Amino acid sequence: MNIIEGLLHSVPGKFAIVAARFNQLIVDRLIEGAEDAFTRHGVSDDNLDLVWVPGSFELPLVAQKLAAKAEYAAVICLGCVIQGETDHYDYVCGQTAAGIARVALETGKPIIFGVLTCDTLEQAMNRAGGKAGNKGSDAALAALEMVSVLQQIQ
Ligand code: INI
Repeated sequence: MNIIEGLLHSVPGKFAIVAARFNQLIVDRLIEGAEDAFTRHGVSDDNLDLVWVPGSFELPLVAQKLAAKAEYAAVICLGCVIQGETDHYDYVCGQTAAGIARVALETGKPIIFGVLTCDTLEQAMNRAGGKAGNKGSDAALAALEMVSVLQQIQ
């Protein structure tokens, strides 16, 4: 059997990080995790661009604009949605996830879903560098892996 799997190494081109300011205390930690994972895998800081948007709901549109630029190999979307008293949470989570998936399929580039969807702030902290790792780092590794897989099958 021929097995194709992604390597986690630096590739030509740049990576874009789109980050939502909502719950910025948490999102800052996700960005740190992503930057750390990228640089430890050979991506130079010059090849990382960061774009801020107001909230997670705005991530897909900016990801779409960035993915349309040839210079970017992949886009990672970072945000944090915490369950509140209202059903706003469901709308923001659902539309953000659907929008990111749609942009990936429309552009053919890896658009990584690095959005925390949590019940509590404590849960979010655990996933942003606390005891459950750092989902920003995971998002950066997913971007590298996907770029490598796509290079091999295209
Ligand atoms: N945006 C988030 O990124 N996280 C949240 O927890 C959140 N909550 O709870 O409302 C949130 N809302 C803002 C939303 O993403 C948009 O920015 C806003 O609705 C304007 O379109």
